[in-house]
Amino acid sequence: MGGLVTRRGTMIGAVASAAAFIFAPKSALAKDAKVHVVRIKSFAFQPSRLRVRVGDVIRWTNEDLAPHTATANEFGWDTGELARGDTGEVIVTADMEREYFCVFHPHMKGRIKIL
Ligand SMILES: [Cu+2]
Repeated sequence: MGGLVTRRGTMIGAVASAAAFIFAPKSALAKDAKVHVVRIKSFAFQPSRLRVRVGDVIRWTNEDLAPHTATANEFGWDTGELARGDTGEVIVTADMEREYFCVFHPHMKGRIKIL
């Protein structure tokens, strides 16, 4: 932990869900994969803690007027800037960083637990 990131997590970015699945690697799309929805609201990730499995999708939606991101602490993955109403998705990989924040509001923090 804390070292340089040598591999990027699978990052989809702020694109429509349909497009996300077109570009997602097939191996990561298990049939029983779940989509975990995180609302970004009132300058907080809701929920701020997730329990996920490899192959699941985490989907952040910004409900604030202010732009936000969900960005891994060591920048291994990133939704990119999400304006109000935008959605960003990341596919869970075994080696992805577990802790993330918003680059515009670093007090906004989230944590991912991979089961
Ligand atoms: Cu923010």
